[in-house]
Amino acid sequence: MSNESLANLLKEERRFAPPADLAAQANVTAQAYEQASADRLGFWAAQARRLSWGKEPTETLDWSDPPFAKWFKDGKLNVAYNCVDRHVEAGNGDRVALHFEGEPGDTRTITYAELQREVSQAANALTELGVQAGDRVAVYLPMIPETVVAMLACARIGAPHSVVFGGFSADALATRIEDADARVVITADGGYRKGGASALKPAVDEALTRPGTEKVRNVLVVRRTGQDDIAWTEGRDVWWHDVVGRQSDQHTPQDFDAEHPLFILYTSGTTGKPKGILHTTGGYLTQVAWTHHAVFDLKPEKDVYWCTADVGWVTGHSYIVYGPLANGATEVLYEGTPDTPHKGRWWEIVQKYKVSLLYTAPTAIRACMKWGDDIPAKFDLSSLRILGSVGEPINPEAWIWYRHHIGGDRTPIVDTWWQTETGGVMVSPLPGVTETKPGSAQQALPGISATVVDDEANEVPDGGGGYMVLTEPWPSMLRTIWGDDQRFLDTYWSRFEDKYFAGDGAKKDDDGDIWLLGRVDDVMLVSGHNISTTEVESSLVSHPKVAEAAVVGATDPQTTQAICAFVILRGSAAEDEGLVEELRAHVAKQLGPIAKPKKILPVAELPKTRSGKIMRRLLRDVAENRALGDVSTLTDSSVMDLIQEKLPSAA
Ligand code: 6R9
Repeated sequence: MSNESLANLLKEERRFAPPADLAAQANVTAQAYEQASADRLGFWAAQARRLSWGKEPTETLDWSDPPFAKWFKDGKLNVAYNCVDRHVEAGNGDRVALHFEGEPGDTRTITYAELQREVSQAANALTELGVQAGDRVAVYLPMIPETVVAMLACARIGAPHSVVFGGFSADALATRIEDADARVVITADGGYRKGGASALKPAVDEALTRPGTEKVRNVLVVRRTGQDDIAWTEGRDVWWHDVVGRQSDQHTPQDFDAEHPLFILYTSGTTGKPKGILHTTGGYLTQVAWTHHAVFDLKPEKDVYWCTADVGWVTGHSYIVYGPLANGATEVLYEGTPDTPHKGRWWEIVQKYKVSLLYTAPTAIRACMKWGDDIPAKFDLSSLRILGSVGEPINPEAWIWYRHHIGGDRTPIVDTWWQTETGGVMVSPLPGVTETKPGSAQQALPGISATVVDDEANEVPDGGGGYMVLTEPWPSMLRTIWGDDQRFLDTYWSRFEDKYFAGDGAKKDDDGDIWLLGRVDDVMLVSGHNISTTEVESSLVSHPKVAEAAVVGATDPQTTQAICAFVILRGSAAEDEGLVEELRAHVAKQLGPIAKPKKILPVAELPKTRSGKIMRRLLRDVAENRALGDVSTLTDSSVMDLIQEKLPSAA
């Protein structure tokens, strides 16, 4: 960004009050903001008591060596005990923990009592394989119950896991195994995606031929797809059903220090090697449990919760595994893609399990907008009571679509801003409290200090734009980048003194509510104005013919950068002659002539990461006629070929 603050172009006037009945029974009321602002540490100390501690902490935060935080440091607890055993001991062993739905339609129902037995067996198996507290375990699995069991088993014995997306290549897996120095890899023969079996084990075999992975002693393989041509390295590879299956289903959990490492999760960023974000035990579990309780208003005995994220994304860690299970939730776990075998698959699942709380990403919502309103209309979605969004700014029009077509105009939408690094939700409406605004994450949660600052680190006034920062430590904050404290300091703590730099652009509206405006790296500089990609994209998506848009700034001799837009049209919209002009005029009218895109290219797909984020840097490469940069974290690299094929027509 240049020195000028971020322009504030989009005005959104729609408002939605929380439903009265929800507000009357909400888990968290407006009082929580008052309590937390009067005594922030006292507030978190109280939330820590939601957990069962082997030894209760007496100190809440040690911030004597900032930014290396220690939360609840003299406390001891076991994460798996908190997520599983204590619910069984409380008499809820028969409650369903997981409703698993495989892509081919196979299902499994797993109660808390069953989960306890499976996690115990898996913990015993890892111990038999020589895994000790502190050893790292790589997890490279599809979305199946064993993935949850494997993560909890690692947590139970104090072995930090490093989950790698099942869609990542052998190279990406090898880099992560090497960086974390993992000793065991847990994988499967394969999983089901897009209507077929997709192999995983070959990528592990290939990764383990790379230098730096020699210390991996065992590969523990779940049989999911049953392909019989699977390669096997005797002595190294063992079947899950053999080794886990023969163990005792009794296992006594041991308590670990609150600051014992729980997991490493790699984020790719745009440059350099992936960063191993380190999370620890007590503070992390406190914040994910409390935020899940507060933001989703979970009533564990009644609700059915479903987070559609992949477990290889932080959203899966915090809001499929640790938060919901710590709260004793009943949840859906779905293996496959939303359009297999038909584009109504998700809504069929909501209807089947009577899902009441749904957490998904804007990318999925926009895909559904593209597929057409008639698809969700075929299903009974009346069980839904709260809808969540995470991963990117949600365009106001996608928000409205989500509320109307999925939420039947009843459900509050919680737009949750957070990061792998923050561990848990930081900025979000509270469903029983906040009057929501489409497209805004609104307020820092109770106990969280977030704001927007300018280049000189001054808080911007209401109506101003700048950088998203966090001004006080929070329980689930990253503790460091694995093996690289200096990079931790440089990346997050050096841009502004004493503040955590999130790398996102943001603005405050006239009420002081926060609007996220995309990654700072993506902000465009057009004739001396900093313009956010998010606002131009949201304007395009508000046109009835557009389902999704990605905007980039391409070098331009006249204006420094020129706005280039890639758009996906809604199902019924045709790519006729006047379309591009119509869209340019629409943006100019809504946001002003400065934001009018120079070029607009209708495309069939956009390049995305596995967590659904648009990879704008690849589109910038296209717009500037350069060779494409690193595509290894792209879900589907053929998307770029399709876009490039269309290029001549854009010139
Ligand atoms: C949880 C997660 C973090 C980045 C973050 C921001 C974007 C996530 C958002 C959002 C606007 C939201 N982001 N949620 N932007 N509104 N509700 O996504 O973690 O994969 O590490 O990504 O995602 O840019 O900085 P992660």
